[in-house]
Amino acid sequence: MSRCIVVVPTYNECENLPLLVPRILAQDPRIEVLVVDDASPDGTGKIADQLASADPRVHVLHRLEKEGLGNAYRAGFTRALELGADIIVQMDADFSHPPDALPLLLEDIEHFDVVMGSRYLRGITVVNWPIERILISWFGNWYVRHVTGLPITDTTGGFRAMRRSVLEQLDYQRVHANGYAFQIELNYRIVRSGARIKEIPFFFLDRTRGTSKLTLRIGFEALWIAWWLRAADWLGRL
Ligand SMILES: Nc1nc2c(ncn2[C@@H]2O[C@H](COP(=O)(O)OP(=O)(O)O)[C@@H](O)[C@H]2O)c(=O)[nH]1
Ligand SMILES: [Mg+2]
Repeated sequence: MSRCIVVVPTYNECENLPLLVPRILAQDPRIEVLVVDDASPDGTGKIADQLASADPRVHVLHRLEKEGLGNAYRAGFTRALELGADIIVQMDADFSHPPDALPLLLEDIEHFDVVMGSRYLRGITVVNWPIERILISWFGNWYVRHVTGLPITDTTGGFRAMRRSVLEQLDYQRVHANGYAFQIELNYRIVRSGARIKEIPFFFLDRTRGTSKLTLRIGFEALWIAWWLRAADWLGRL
């Protein structure tokens, strides 16, 4: 691995970001961070700028309005590729994806094209989520796996490392979905591309600062995207 850029989408993460960025950078000197902020009203974008001016390993992409996780990642991937990343990592800003797990992802990416963190590979490794949220997530995963046939355990997961070549081949701009469904569709396209994939277990922690941006609409998008993917693939429209 030569250069790894961790893409962190943020919307109102002013409490998390100043703690998260140093923790990420401390994992390995080859790691850089790209914050993709959608004009957070709480000033997260300004904090990101301060972090960037203090350290050349921090980059910021400002977007004009809140356009959802999928849009933030699409733009973030493009910028990370422009910056010359060899490895691109996706990570939430709320510490749900533990920075300490980064070295494990980076170790395995030497031998695989994509390394996916999974909450459901070794039982259920989700910590301090309310039981109803674990149930929704677990059954949601079961449903998506059965509808799409995806051979991975965490279909809605968004903690992964990818080689540059995977994103270049994937045409990720064509990923339609925006919320959780973005992760499902990206996973689907990754599997379909024939990439060599490894899943590794990690402990997903519920956020302790800031608030979730999950909405019912995002949940429903995930339900229908599974059928859409199946149909579009069958029709050769993917
Ligand atoms: N740039 C950007 N980031 C977002 C948006 N929606 C969510 N995020 C970020 O995406 C990550 C996951 O969102 P989160 O609210 O934690 O979702 P949850 O973990 O499912 O509750 C966090 O880092 C959020 O700040 C958005 O519209 N734009
Ligand atoms: Mg979260």
